[in-house]
Amino acid sequence: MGTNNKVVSTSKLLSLILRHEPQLVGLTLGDGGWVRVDELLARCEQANKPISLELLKEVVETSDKKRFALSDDGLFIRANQGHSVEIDLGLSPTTPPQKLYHGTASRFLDAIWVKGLQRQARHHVHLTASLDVALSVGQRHGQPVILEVDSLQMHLDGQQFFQSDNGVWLVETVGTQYMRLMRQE
Ligand code: HQG
Repeated sequence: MGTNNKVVSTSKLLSLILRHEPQLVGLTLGDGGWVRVDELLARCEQANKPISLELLKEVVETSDKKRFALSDDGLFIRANQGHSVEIDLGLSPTTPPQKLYHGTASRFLDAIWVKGLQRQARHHVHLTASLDVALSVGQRHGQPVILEVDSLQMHLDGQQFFQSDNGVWLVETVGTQYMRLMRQE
C-alpha cells in the first residue's frame, strides 16, 4: 500500500472509531469526544488494526478537512465534527453569516422540499460558507445541487448555529422557507 493510501485508510478508520463506533476497538469516547492517544493506539493494536503514533500525527496534520484535533499537550485526540454517537462537542452558539450553503444530491430534493434539511444520522445538518465545499459534499451523494440557506434570518428567528473547530457550520434543521435552490450551471 502506498503512503497516501495508508493515510487515507487510517483516516477512515479513525473517523469510524472517533465518530461512529468506538466500541469497534473497545473504546468509549470521553467528554467532548476526546480519547487518550496512547489508549487509542493500544486498543487498535489489540484489535489487529495497528496505527503508529507517527502515522496518526500524519493523518491529523494532512487531513484536507481537518477532521481530527489533538489536544495542546498531544495526549488526547477527537474528531472535530460528524459524530453519530451522542457527545457534546462543547461548542458555543455563534452568529452565522448572511448566507450559507448545503450541497446535496438532486435525488434528495423532493424529500428535502417536504421535510426541510434533516440531520439524518449525524448530530447536525452541515452547512458551509464555501460554494466549492458545498459542491464537493453534494458530489459524494450523486448529481450535486446546492441549496442557499438564509442563515442570518434563521438565527434572527431563534435558531442556534454552531461552528466546529474545522469551520463547518452546524444547525439542528433547516426549514424549507429558508432555502433556495441555486441555479444550475
Ligand atoms: C440529505 C463531510 C432526504 C443531505 C462533509 C445529505 C460534510 C436529506 C444526506 C459532512 C434530507 C446526509 C456532512 C431530507 C438532508 N430528505 N435527504 N429531509 N435532509 N438530506 O453525509 O451534509 O468527509 O450525513 O442533503 O464535508 O452530505 O465526513 O451529510 O445529502 O461536512 O469529514 O441527507 O461530511 O465531511 O448525508 O455531509 P451526510 P452531508 P467528512
